[in-house]
Amino acid sequence: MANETTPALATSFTYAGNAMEKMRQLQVKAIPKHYAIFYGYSAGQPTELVKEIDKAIEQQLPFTDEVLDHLYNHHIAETQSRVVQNTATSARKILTDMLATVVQFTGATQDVSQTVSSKLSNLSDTPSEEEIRAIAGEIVAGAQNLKDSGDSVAAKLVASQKEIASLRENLAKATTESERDFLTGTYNRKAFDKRLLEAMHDAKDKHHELVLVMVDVDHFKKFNDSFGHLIGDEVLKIVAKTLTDSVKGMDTVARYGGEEFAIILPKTPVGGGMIVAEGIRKAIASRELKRKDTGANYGQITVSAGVAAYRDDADSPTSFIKRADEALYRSKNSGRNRVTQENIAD
Ligand code: GH3
Ligand code: MG
Ligand code: MG
Repeated sequence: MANETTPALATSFTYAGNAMEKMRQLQVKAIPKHYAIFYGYSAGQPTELVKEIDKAIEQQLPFTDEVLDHLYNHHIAETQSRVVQNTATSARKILTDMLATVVQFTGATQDVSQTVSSKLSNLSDTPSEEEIRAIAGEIVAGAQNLKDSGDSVAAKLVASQKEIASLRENLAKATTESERDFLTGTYNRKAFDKRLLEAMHDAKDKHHELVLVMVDVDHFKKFNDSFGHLIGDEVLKIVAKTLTDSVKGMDTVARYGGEEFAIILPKTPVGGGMIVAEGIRKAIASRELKRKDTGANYGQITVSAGVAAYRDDADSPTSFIKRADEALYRSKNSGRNRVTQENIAD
C-alpha cells in the first residue's frame, strides 16, 4: 500500500503530470526547485504549502521568484531538513552505539572514545554524508587498532599456551622417563616401590584383592657367559615385552633388579595371579631365541616365578615382597621354569 511519501507508481505520475500542468498554467519555470513545490502541491502536502498556493491562486498573486523561493524554503527545504535532521539524529545514535560497542568489546579505548565523543557532540544538525562517514571511519579505525592489539594479545596468549603445553609435555615426558627402566622400558625400582605402596593402600581402603608376582630369569649368568652381555640385554627386553603383553592396563610391570621383574596385579585373586604367571612362564619357555639378521640360535630361556597375595591385616611392602620372593626361591629350588604360590602358613 502506498503511503504519503512514497505514492504508488501510477499515482506518482498523476502527481507529476498535475504538477507540470499547474506550473504551465501559472507560468512557473519548470526547474527542479519549482517542480518540487508543485509536486508537493499536487500530492497535497505539506498542507500548509497547499493552503498557501491555493490562497495565492485565489488572490491571483503572481508566482514570482521571491514567492517561489519563499514557498520552497518554507515548506520544501524545511521538510527536507527535518528529514536530514532525523538522519543526523539517527546517525549520531548509530555512531554512539558503534562507539559503545567498540568500548565494550575492546576495553581500554580512552583515545578513540574521547576523540569520537567530541566529534559526535560537534556533529552539525545537518551533517553531510562525508562527516558521518569520517566519524564512522574513525571508530572503525580505532576498533581496528584495538583489534590488532587484541590479535597480538591473543597471539601472545596462544604462544604462551603453546609454551605451557610443551612445558607440560616435557614435564610429563621427564616424569615418565624418571619412572622407567632405561633398558626394558618397564617401571624402575623406585616407581615400583611407589606403585606397590599405592596399590596396597587402595586394596586396604577398598577391600580389593592384590597380587604380587616376582619373576626371575633362570641361569641367566650362564646365558650371558655363552652369548655375551649385549645379547643378554636383548633377551631381557624380550622378557619384559612378554610380561607387559601378558597384563592389563592397571597392572604394573617393573624391573626389580638385574634379571628380576615384579608384577603388581590389583583387583586380582591369588588364583588369577597364578594364571598370569603361568601364562608368562609358558610364553617365554616356548620361544626359540633367534637372531633376526644372522639367524643365529640362542636356544631357549626360562623363568621362575613366585606369587603372593596381599594380606591387608599385617602386610608391609617388605613382608609382601618377601613372601613373593620366597615363593620364587622355592620355584628355583624345585627345578626352575615353574610358578609357585606363597606358603599360606608363612
Ligand atoms: P638363577 O636361575 O638362580 O636365577 O641363576 P642366574 O644366573 O639367573 O642368577 P644369578 O643371580 O647368579 O645371576 C644373575 C645374572 O643376571 C648376573 C648377570 O650376568 C645377569 N644380569 C643382571 N642384570 C643384567 C643386565 O642388565 N643385562 C644382562 N645382559 N645381564 C644381566
Ligand atoms: Mg636369575
Ligand atoms: Mg636374580
